[in-house]
Amino acid sequence: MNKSLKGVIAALLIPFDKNGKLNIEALKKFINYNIEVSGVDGLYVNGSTGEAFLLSNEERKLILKIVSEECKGRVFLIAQVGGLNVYEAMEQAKLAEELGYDAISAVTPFYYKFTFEQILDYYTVIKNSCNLPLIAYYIPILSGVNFDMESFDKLFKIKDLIGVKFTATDLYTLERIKANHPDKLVYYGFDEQELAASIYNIDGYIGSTFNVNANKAKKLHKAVKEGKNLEALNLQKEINDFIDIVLKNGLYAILKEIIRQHYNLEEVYCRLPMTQSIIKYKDKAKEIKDKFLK
Ligand code: MN9
Repeated sequence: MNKSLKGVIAALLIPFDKNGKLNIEALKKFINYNIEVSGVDGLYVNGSTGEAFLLSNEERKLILKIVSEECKGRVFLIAQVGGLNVYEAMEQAKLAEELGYDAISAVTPFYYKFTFEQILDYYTVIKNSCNLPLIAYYIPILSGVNFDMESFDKLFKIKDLIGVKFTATDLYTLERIKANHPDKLVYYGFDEQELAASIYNIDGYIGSTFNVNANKAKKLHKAVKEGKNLEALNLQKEINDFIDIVLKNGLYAILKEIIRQHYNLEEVYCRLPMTQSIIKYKDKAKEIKDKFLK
């Protein structure tokens, strides 16, 4: 198993039933699809794509458990434990360690306008609750929390904070992070800009579309490493033709529907207040799969 924590990592989708309850059997299939069909190097569990901020502590812990049991060491695992309840984050971090996860991650705390000092405390407390390395999750477009370069410099001083999932379009800051902190792991979080981010010698990608399209993302990364820029550009074009249509059809919903159809599972849903029903995407999912995921 690739234990480097590098590569193409899916932010795991989570299937729910009509009443918003976790569909455990479907989740096991989603995990297998990621590993066997899509070809991921690792799984990022309970992130935005996993609708984690809509779930309870108990549900998030149950998901952590099912994923590690089903994965059986085939790919590396990162547990996103962050949120507004630090005490629950610490519980999830401890559980992740017990379950054999390889790292934890935590989104910047959002909603209240926390000071940077408070954010540093948040990361320190979460880190100290277990013995796993910590990856910060930076997603200003959703969290509303923006860091300047000085903030990243301070953040990286936290012991065992080994890297950042950088989900922002500011490639200048991305380049500065990698240049000033070459020992840190940097993951890019917008699948549609993988090529641009790759140029900066980053360590991996964490994204939603890799649930179904990881192999192509891996090819793109390889092409960049080998200096085959035209090939990489063509691959990004193919990936973005796919992402365009996915974004127009309810992102998580259509990705879930693609996996559901593969195993002919019963209906799977997103969780309220996401648009719950994904039945309307049935035909589109088939069309997208036939066209882009052969
Ligand atoms: O974590 C994902 N972000 C969200 C990364 O889902 C909010 C991305 O993978 C995007 O879903 C993807 C499509 O825009 O780049």
